[in-house]
Amino acid sequence: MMRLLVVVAFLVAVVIAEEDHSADFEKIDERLDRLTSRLQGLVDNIDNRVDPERIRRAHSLEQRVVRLEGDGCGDREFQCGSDNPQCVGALLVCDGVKDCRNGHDEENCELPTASGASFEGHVISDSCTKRRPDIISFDITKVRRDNYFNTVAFVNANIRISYDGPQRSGSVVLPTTGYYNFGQQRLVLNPPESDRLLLTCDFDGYNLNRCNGEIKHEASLEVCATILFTRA
Ligand SMILES: [Ca+2]
Repeated sequence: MMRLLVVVAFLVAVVIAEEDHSADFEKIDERLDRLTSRLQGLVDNIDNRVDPERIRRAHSLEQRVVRLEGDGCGDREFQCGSDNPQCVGALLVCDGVKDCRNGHDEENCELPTASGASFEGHVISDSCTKRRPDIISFDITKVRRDNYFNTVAFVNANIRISYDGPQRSGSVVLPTTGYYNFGQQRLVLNPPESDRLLLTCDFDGYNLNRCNGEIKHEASLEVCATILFTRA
């Protein structure tokens, strides 16, 4: 009888928890809809002005919402623009030839991870790194671009990890290589250690000072940690 009561109590708790979460989802969904429509109004208004910084910030916000909602293009494609939707191959971005009808694939081609750039990341979730740090940073030490394949910039980087655990604390610098893909607006840093965990960081194409980082298992690309990076 006691066990039955415990099971019933557990099921009730699960149902309540699920109800709570679905209410949360609905609230977030409504907020996102309202924000999207406000943002579209803001972008429409700002496009009529000439302040480039405001235009950049508005498009940065717009791009982050588009990323949340999905832009209708594949992972290896680039969305030319929500006002003039068109998917082109990611490798056609920033190659010097206009492939989008609106030419957006050849705009915003500044490299956010130039040599000397440093980013500091605050760990949001982590179920995979062996040191479980609160802060992960990376410094770009070298950049190489090829004339024949200029939609990608190859980088050398140092990943810096500071950890403070109950058993041990310290910091470590892990040198690695990687690349920035202009079409995906993504930095990829190859696994620096034998655990084969790689680091990616997605920019929004407008704001060069922040990117959404993920640590993934190299073989499966399963995400096991998320980190918000901002320029140091
Ligand atoms: Ca192009």
